[in-house]
Amino acid sequence: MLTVLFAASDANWAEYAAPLRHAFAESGLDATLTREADPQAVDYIVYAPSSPLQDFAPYTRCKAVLSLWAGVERIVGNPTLTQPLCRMVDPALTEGMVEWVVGHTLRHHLGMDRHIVNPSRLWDPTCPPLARERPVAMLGMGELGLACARALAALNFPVTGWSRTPKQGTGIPCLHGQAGLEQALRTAQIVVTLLPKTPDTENTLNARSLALLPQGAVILNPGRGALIDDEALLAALDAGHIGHATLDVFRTEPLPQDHPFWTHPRVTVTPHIAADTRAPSASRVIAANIRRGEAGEPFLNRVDRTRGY
Ligand code: NDP
Ligand code: OXD
Repeated sequence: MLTVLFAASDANWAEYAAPLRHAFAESGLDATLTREADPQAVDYIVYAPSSPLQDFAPYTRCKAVLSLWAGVERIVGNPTLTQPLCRMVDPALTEGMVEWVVGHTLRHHLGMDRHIVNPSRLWDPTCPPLARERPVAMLGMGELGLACARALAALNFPVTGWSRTPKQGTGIPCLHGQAGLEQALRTAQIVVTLLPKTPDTENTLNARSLALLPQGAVILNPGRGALIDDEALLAALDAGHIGHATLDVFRTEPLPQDHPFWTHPRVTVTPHIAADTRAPSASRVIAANIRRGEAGEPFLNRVDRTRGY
């Protein structure tokens, strides 16, 4: 009998206890899911940042820590964590992110606000260009970025990806390195940031890189707040160089009430809802990884701690 410790908030427990138990049974795992256990008896830890668990050292038998979150910046640097760490790759989370990115891209591409909020009843028959005339830069071409890039490309947006390592064979042209970033930004009218937060990605969009964008470009950030230098973004918005920023993630969450993003006319704030991990599908992913661990197979979605993601 395996012992699986659930280290996450009460709300997470209410959402996940039944789907996890169901997924364990479905996978033929003989496992007890619990919120309290002798650390030395724990085989796997299901973890979310809402958990108070910070010291992983006593969990000497634990074979893996399985994150409910895709982004692992709040646990990856924990010096007590010596067990393998796996991040969440959930097909339903990916689906949600594609919907958020496509929806907000189309809002800006079609200029929907002009007609939805039109108190002076202005009859403005200006038509937007076609998607094929609206280049998009997708910063981050991993699980989420690639799915979003493909969805936008299917609508004819010319999408250029950017990743840490060279990437071919995805059907989307992809650049890498500093020169690649600069090339992607120079023509992008819409930029989507789906990078993990690591020391290398902090302030990827800063005064210098924002200045490379064409006048009026739009930023969508469902990645992490730290990918953008807030002050530089506000200055570029004030100057009209950046047309709009739709931001889902922030350096401090919830976004403080007095933060200028709340009231800026060119900023849309969404409260970290771009893509939620969905309990039924995520539980199947967790069960599959435990089954792999028990079969001596390599874990899926294992985090590389030196890279930080
Ligand atoms: P992945 O790990 O699958 O992909 C990360 C991508 O970023 C890869 O393409 C990687 O390049 C690239 N990358 C990493 N470091 C650099 C760098 N220094 N320079 C250029 N590219 C870099 O992550 P996911 O796609 O699953 O998730 C991305 C992020 O989305 C998460 O880390 C999280 O922060 C955020 N997220 C937000 C949610 C929300 O609701 N707002 C929900 C879920 C996730 P390479 O391919 O070469 O490795
Ligand atoms: C995640 C998130 O990383 O929701 O899963 O941001």
